Amino acid sequence: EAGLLIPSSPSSSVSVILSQDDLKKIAAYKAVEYVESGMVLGLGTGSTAKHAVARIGELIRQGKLKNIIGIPTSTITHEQAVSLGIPLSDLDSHPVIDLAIDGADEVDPYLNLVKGRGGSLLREKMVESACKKFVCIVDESKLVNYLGGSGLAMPVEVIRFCWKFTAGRLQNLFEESGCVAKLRTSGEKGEPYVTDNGNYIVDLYFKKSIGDLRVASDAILNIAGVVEHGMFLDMATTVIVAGELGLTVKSK
Ligand code: ABF
Repeated sequence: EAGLLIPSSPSSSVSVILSQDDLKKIAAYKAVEYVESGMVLGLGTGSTAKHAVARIGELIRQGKLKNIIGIPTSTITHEQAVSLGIPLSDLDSHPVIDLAIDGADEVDPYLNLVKGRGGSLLREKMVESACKKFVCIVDESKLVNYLGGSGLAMPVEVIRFCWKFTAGRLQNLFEESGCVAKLRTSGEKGEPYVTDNGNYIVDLYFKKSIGDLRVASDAILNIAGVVEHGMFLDMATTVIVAGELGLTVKSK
């Protein structure tokens, strides 16, 4: 991860080298400042969110946060939270969440997100759509002019049954945007990646903008075989961006 040279404070002439992971941690710690005792918290997934979960665990251990209930967005976050002693529950028991903190893969100027390159988009979307507040935490490499604009994957979770057929329909849907749909694989043998929910992920790559995001979202969800997609439209209430020039907090 490339080092970034940033001022240690706005008035300081002394600079420190921060890695991308440092930036993720700075954004995560800032987000945890929004957490209050007694909250039901959505616990995100990924290398940025894991810093927030670790910080919440630390504050609970220090007695600075009390009566927290965490709702994990993946099995891996569930395991991390258990190891930190964070009390956990689920959406069935707590259908309203006070605050969720989670990362993203892309953030557009309107705070729409692409999520799911980490594979947990379905549970993340279930948890984050049940939140009063959703604070998204990213380093500045995640900022894009439009969703899909990074040239990296926009993930779609699909059922395994005839996934090639579903991938083909997805690719055809965005033919004008130069879409290529690829099954996500993992491991040395290139086995299909399987989500926490037992499904596959088809990653969509675009050469051009997909246009109206709501239209695109509805069209994807209208394909039988699609479970959910990784566009999180109008869901983040705040995005915290850690970058070369410090922290930026963008709110709706
Ligand atoms: C989760 O983790 C995902 O929705 C997103 O795919 C990913 C971001 O990962 P990282 O914080 O490791 O860049 O938030």
